[in-house]
Amino acid sequence: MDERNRLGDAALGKIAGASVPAYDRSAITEGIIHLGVGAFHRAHQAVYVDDCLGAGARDWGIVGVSLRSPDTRDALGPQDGLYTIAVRSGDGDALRVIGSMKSLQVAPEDPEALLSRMADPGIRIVTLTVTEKAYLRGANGDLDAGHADVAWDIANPQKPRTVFGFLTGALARRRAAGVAPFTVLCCDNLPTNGETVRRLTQQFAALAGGDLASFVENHVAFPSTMVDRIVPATTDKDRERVSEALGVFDAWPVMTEPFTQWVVEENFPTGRPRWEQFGVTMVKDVGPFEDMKLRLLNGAHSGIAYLGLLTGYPTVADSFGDPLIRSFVDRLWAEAATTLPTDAGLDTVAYTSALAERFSNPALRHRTAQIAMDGSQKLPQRIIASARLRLNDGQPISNLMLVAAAWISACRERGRSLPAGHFTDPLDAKLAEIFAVTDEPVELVHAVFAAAGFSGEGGEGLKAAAARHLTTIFEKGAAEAVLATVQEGA
Ligand code: CS2
Repeated sequence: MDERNRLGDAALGKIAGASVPAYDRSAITEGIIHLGVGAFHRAHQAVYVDDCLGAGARDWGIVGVSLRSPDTRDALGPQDGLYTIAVRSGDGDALRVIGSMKSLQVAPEDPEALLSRMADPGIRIVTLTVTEKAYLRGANGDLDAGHADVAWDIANPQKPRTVFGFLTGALARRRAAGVAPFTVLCCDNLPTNGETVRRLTQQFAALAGGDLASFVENHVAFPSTMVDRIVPATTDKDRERVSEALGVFDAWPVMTEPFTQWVVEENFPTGRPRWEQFGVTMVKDVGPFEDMKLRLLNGAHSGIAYLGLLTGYPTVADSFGDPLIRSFVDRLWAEAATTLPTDAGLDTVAYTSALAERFSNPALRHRTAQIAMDGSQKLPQRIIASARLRLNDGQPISNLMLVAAAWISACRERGRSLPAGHFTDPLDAKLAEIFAVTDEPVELVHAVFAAAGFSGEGGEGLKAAAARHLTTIFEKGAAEAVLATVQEGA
């Protein structure tokens, strides 16, 4: 494919292999700034917004912002922000060109440009998918005040690097100008994500001094939300295939599954697109949906990923297709499901059977290494929370804790049976120190849990179960550990 024959507004008329925006993009103004314009956002929120624009909304275009790398802007900038989503199933790929991304910015290139855009009254919502680690939580869950980027932002408020530096800087400007604050919508997989980001933002504002912390507390809305769509990383082959089908080059299409879900707390004082017309569930309390998704979908994903890596499976469908791992996941679900509220109308049986179908989608090729990233940031809400709740009720936690043991083992296998940089974790430096001094399972679990903040209340029970599994993994291998766990109480 000739890369000069590029996707863009001027090319839309000649695209036959995909649906394209039917609205006049030049009439759209920007109302949302999205921080963290990765593949997930482009396959999820940007599609819902595209639906709204297609139905006549005019002032909810998206400014896509990268907080670190220029890659997305470099790919989509020359395409007028257009890109393709490929919805993959057994029936092949359904292609759709998305038009909701009106412009792109790279924060570190010009922090002032982003701050002033965020202060613009036309912007009424700031949404975020920056991954768990960008919230800079310390092991106790509070803002890591000692983090170098936090210190930088406090010292350089005009040139921030963190999400909190940008949010508070822009909110302060809006307040000074008499402009209503934007709504902050965190779309990352954190528990009570709105409340969590509010708390961290207030902690940052308190560190920075002044009275912005109380303004954030009293005047800024942080609705919680549950987001769900599986989005494997795009490969060069995907890029080629999609470009061939379009007849023009798309530098960065996004691969995804047919399923998509978005549950959002209704709390948007400065307005919002009419998302509910396009399948978004607006609710008063997102908590039960969030917990169900984090503990059943994401918890199982992490288990499938680490056990898959240890037993040689490159993708979720391969790992989940192993009958032993499959029965382990069923047991994991049975454990986690008891921690969910029973009075919120959740149907965990239907939910997990839909998950089983999604995880089995062979067309997705969702890599286990992709999910393995950042386990220290993910396991608390995916696995440890359920284990703690069950332990408090005196219930077994064996399946849950096998995931924690598999995480430790997979981290340690990097540079051994797994490629050194197969996945990364913000705790890597600390993990390397621990792995250098001991390979004794009990000591390993104690040291890693302390470093990751998994200990705390009920910690001894969690550690004992994880150490037992880690011993089996070391002595007999991960497949035997899964077998032993599945046979417990059978
Ligand atoms: C995955 C999630 O990479 C991961 O950790 O578990 O990205 C998962 O695919 C999404 O949350 C699905 O909505």
